[in-house]
Amino acid sequence: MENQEQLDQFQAYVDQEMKVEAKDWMPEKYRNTLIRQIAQHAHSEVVGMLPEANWVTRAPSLKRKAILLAKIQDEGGHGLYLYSACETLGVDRDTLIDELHDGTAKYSSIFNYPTLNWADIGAVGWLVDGAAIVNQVSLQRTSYGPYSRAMIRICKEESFHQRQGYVIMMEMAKGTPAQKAMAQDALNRWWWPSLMMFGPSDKDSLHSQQNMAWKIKRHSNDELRQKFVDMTVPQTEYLGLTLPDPDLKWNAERGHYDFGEINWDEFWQVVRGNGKCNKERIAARQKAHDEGAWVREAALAYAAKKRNKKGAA
Ligand code: FAQ
Repeated sequence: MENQEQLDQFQAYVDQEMKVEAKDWMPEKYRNTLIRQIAQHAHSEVVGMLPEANWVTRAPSLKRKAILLAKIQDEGGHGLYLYSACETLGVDRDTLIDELHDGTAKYSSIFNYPTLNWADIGAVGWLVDGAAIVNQVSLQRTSYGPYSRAMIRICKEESFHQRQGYVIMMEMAKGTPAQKAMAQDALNRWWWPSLMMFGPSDKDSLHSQQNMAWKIKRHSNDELRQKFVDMTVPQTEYLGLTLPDPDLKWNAERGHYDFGEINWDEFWQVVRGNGKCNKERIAARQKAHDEGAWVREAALAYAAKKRNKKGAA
């Protein structure tokens, strides 16, 4: 049983900006919260490969195809670092993956939207990876050591991802009128879902208060969302495109952009499994898992053979 003294000591430890490591004592709620968040994050990376994979065979040039493939492979790698970080908390990967497949675990709402054309690949890199970076830069300072170190590495790769998306948008926005219209259409469809990635508003966020106290989260959902808006407005202006928000305007008093109300009903619908692609995404992950069973079995058999040989020697 945890007592108040242990909880107070733990709080004092994180208050000194000390990292919590896998073998350190931690409150059960801290452990479970981390398992939930890191697993959701890992699932997002892996499910997030699917909308982009849709365009690998239809990339407009060999160069674009190679860049997109490298980016998607990176996302798979991020999933692996994060599953490993999660396992340090005492949960095994099979359980985490089963929970993704049976709907117990969440993954980011953003990956339940379809990628309809090539401009969407630009918008995903620019906005989705851009939003992911804002969140993840802040998580580099999270109190749990293995998560924090995974984030440092992931952020380096994410900036390449964001850049490749922005370059696609630049080429399209400065291209023919038809290309510019495609870029604008992609921006119109991806803008609001990208803002939803930061989670519910602070007043409706279940976990923020405790997680900020434990320094798992370093900034609130609304603070990070505002940062993303402020950063993206000038990038949009440079592209010569328009953000689909009539309420967007600079507020000199606050020193930030004001922006319109997010459709929270749509957000919760998607989070609860009723988005455009939720069923398709889980079916694709389940199929990949089933078809990969022989690889896992072969790897285990090989490891057992090596162990036996070593034992015999
Ligand atoms: N989607 O109390 P809060 C990427 C859930 S980046 C779905 O505010 P919390 C890179 C939340 O889980 C994307 N569910 O929760 C990439 C909770 O439900 P629960 C992944 C959401 O945890 C790019 C409930 O709502 N990044 O993949 C969402 O304190 C391109 C109440 O919310 C991360 O996961 C949502 N958007 O704050 C890959 C970052 N928002 O669990 C491929 C790490 C909230 O109680 C291609 N995670 N919910 O049933 C975090 O920073 C936090 O978990 C938040 C949510 C900020 C997402």
